[in-house]
Amino acid sequence: MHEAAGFYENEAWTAGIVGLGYIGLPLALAACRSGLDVIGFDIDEAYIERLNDGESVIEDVSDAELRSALASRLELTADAGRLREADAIFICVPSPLGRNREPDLSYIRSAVEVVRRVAHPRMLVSLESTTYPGTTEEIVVPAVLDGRLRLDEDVWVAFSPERVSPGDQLATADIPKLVGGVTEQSTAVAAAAYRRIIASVHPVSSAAVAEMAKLLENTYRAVNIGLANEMSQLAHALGLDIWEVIDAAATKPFGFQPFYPGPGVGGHCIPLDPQFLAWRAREAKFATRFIDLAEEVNLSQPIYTARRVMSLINQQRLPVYGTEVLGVGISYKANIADDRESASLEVLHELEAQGAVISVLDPVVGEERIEAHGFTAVSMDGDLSGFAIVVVLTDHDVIDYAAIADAGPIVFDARGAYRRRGIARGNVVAL
Ligand code: SAJ
Repeated sequence: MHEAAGFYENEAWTAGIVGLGYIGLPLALAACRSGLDVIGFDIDEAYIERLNDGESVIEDVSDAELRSALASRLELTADAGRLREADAIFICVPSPLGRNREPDLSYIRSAVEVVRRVAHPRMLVSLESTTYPGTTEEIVVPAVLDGRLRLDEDVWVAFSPERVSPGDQLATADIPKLVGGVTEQSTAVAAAAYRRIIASVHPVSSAAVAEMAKLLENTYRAVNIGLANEMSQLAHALGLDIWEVIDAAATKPFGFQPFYPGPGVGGHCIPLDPQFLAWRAREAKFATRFIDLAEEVNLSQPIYTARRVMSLINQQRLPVYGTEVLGVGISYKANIADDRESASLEVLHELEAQGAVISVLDPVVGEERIEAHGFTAVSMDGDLSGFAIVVVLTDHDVIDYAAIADAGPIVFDARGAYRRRGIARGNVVAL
């Protein structure tokens, strides 16, 4: 084994984390649990202060485990200079899309500039932020070398995609980790470092392979969710229950993985990641038709959902204008509070634009966020009788679906929530 790989595999070293969000903070705690000293850096001083007060705002990190780490091996700071103490730096910053849905690498570039200033001989730098193939080579390496350090002699550079699935109880250390170095040695050194933190590490031949693998993972989801959404529209046109059809297909023990339709695709990964690949493909003059079609279907699903709701209002001989509508669930997926890129919000804002009066029940997201979106918040024990229709958009487990249906209004179930829970009611219509 290369001497540097041996160091990261066996010696005591310090991990630096740049970006302490839903990827960086769990990674910092996993590194602490594996016995490493950790310096966590974030540009948001107020956020660092809250974390140092032992207050975690990351759903998958409890205050108790944060406090325990702070009492032992974890230092959290807004002073980037502290990262000079690190032997390995893991970059875990956002990689969103810009206004025209093109890659926005501004956060990665800022983080890489932080690393440039503190890079020193015997440092590993690993980018974890989802990005297009080539980013690590083209942006991270030049900054880390900075004309003064040598690749494989002084520093090693790799890409290792984050794979956290918010709300799933899989711990960071238990999710297999891809690692692709910009050189063979960088792969070996990065894999050795990650093995101290993550149970299963899978080296690949280059950073670009790892970058592309991550995008394939999420493009696979976006395309299959898009297929499920298109099948939901077709099934409705044919007078069939798409949820029964999917459950029937899912009895096949091989060759079929069920994906389910919904009001659209939300979150900060699935709607975005495929666009990184499509953008890079255009440089190679390659048309990514599956990605583009999935995007078209998934972006149209909120309007399709709103149209189905308006049709049910019309069937009650009511105008959409002024009709009281209750939306259930505004986070982008069940049982988490994150409402970023939530399709539920797109459906409700479309109904609002058509004149409906929107109230929302979502005890997971909470009344403050509901009102921040301009909707009236309804509590679980609120009076539901005044609503002409209830729309289930995100099916949190904590909701009492039977009680909602028994309160009398028509229920439009965009998530298959009633079928999945075996609750049969005559006034529930499924997507
Ligand atoms: N959705 C559907 N139908 C489905 C599955 C999902 O409509 O059958 C919707 C969800 O409601 C949500 C969106 O798609 O709005 C994304 O769902 P998701 O389950 O992919 O959730 P994310 O984006 O929080 O997490 C994903 C990870 N998901 C899983 O592996 C299950 C994974 O793809 C990535 O590790 C993660 O994004 C990431 O950070 O890239």
